[in-house]
Amino acid sequence: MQKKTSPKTSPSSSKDEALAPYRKDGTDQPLTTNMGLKVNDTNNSLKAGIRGGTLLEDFLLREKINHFDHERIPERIVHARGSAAHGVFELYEAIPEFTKAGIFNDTSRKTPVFTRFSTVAGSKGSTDLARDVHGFAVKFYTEEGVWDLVGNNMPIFFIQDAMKFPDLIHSVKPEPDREIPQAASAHDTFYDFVSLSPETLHNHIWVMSDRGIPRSLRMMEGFGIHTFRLINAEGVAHFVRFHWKPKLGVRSVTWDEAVKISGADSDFHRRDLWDAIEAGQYPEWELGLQIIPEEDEHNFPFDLLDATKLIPEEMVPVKIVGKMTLNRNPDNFFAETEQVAYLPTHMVPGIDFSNDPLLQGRLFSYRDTQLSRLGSVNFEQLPINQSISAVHNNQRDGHMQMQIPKGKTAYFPNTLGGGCPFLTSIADGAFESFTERVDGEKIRARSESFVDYYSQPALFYRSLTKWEQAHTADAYTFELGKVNYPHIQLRMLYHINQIDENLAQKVAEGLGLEVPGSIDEPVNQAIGPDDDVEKMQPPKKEVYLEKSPALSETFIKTSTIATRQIAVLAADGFDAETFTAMNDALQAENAMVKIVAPHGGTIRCSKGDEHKVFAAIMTTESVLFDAIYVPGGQPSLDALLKKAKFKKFVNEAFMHCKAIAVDGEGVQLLDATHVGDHKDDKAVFVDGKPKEFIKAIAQHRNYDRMEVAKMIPA
Ligand code: HDE
Repeated sequence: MQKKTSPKTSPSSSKDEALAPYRKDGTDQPLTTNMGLKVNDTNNSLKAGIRGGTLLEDFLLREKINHFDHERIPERIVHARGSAAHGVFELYEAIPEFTKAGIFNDTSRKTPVFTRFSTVAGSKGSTDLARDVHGFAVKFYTEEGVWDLVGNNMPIFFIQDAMKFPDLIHSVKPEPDREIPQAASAHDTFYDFVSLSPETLHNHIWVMSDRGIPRSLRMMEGFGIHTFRLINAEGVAHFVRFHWKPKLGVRSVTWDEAVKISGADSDFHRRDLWDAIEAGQYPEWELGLQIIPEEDEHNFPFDLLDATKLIPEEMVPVKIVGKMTLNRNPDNFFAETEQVAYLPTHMVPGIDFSNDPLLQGRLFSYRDTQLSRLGSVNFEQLPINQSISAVHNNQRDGHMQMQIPKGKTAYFPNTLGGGCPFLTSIADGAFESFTERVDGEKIRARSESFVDYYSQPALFYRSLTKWEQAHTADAYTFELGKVNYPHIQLRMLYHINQIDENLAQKVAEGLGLEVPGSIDEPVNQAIGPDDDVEKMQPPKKEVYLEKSPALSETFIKTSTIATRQIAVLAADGFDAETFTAMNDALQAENAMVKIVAPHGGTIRCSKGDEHKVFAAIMTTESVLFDAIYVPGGQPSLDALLKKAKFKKFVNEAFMHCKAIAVDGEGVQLLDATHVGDHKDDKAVFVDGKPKEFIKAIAQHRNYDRMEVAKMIPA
């Protein structure tokens, strides 16, 4: 058999180019059937007489309706609701000492990516604003093959072993008898499960915090969660955890806003991502690595293989190595966002798995699930899923085979095909699994090193700011308030009390219950009937780090207001001069300035110029904006004061601790609202003050106002 070597071909570096032959554009083209037959009528079926029955012969009707009948595919079993965009990953500095992966060694590469964000529990059409974990899945089309980093916006997961995943998901999905509630965890079955599975408590407290309700998909962190391995050219491995740090910082909405946005614009996140990219405001995330030498594996007060534990950044710093920019919206939602298939097994040389038992289970699930979702083993041939590096093997046939493999041989080894496709040596770039020494008894059990359920939720809670803590307590109270069984509420209170006594006290007050000192049921269902129950009971929390500032949303500092939505409340006759000054200042910072007026169409300023109205007050809501500006001009104010919804708009923004600025007569609107009594608030600006206003918007909210805001009935 002839020995071949790897050709030094340079695969297309652009996924965009690779997708080009698949794009279809009907502009200036005749309408045809699927067979290219030109059509002169697509409105009427073929009938026996003008008022007669439709003929079976009508193949045009049958082709059109038959295709329509089968347009839908099953939605993802989890992460069904999602939005995605194309982009590029660029490396800042090569790290050959840690990995031989091409993507981490060549700073001249612009690796194409396709990134999909999602919520977990809801259906495809559910609201973006559900309180939930958010998926953060990145497909890197690298020159060595596709690498998928399929992560979430929280650094830990609910469970430790893949075996529990169906139970977790069945408990959070709508209850099976009544299919209620949609895209919500606040119900009996979820809390029955969570309260019996204390390993879930860490991820759960993250969901209860503001991280569960992001302001924008562009303002979330991302995490690979599991410990992976990086392997260098010498075969030396380091453990690694992957982090995505958003340039726009981490920002959230309040729960009251989330509830209202769900009604006002349930596509809020999808629209926000799309609009930002269309406006050329490309979201960026830096990729960071927490790298741990193999020999340090056991030097932590938790197990690196336990996906319910994060590695505090104060223990292992995050090394920033590159940047992802999302710069192009998909051409077609179904073909790209819906059909994209992320698999943690899409791996490249230089990166490898660890024995994390959650990750190990995922290695099976993702390929398997594509069969029911996309319907064929050939799903990797779909344009969005194709690798940009050449694909040749002996896999053949199957539903919807799109390729025409040439030649006589579809087996290996062969001589009739010249030994092709041929094997590549490791030195020439073939994938090699890390040669880990494995020695142990076959056992179905959980490692004792995984049995610590309270230390990290407690660390998380301690690390939050006062306002983050308050929101978290409110979220627990809301969610548990929706639970109809007191024994489940009490079990939850018992666990929350182990995390933080003050938190438990607040939640108990809200529920009208007492925090229980003990509970009767076993609270560690990670164990089976044959396990040592005593040994595996959750121990008390440990404090190995007082606080981890990186866990608070305030950790990533940013001063930008780019893409922030500013509502300008105005009507005919608004003052041109002050408006122009404020508008120019906001536009210079790339904020999105939008006029909200008593009616749609246009309004005229004091100079007589026409200005386009973004939305009539009746068609929009305060919760869709980040800040409010009211220019002066008596005729404008007279009109605004006649419509009560403008007052509601301002009251709500104040209640949500947002920045508000007014000029001249604009103050009359403040005086007609609850803000009138709080004009000394540090994020309320009478007489414009564009610079200060911009600073306050960049701060996102003025939470010093929280206690006052609570009293506003908006
Ligand atoms: Fe997933 N997960 N998952 N998951 N997951 C899926 O695969 C699964 C887990 C994550 O935008 C499914 O193609 C199991 C952790 C994201 O298309 C499915 C287990 C993390 C997405 C599946 C987990 C994730 C999925 C459904 C426990 C964060 C959406 C559709 C062992 C690290 C990707 C699909 C997209 C999707 C299974 C746990 C993230 C059923 C069995 C941990 C972001 O295969």
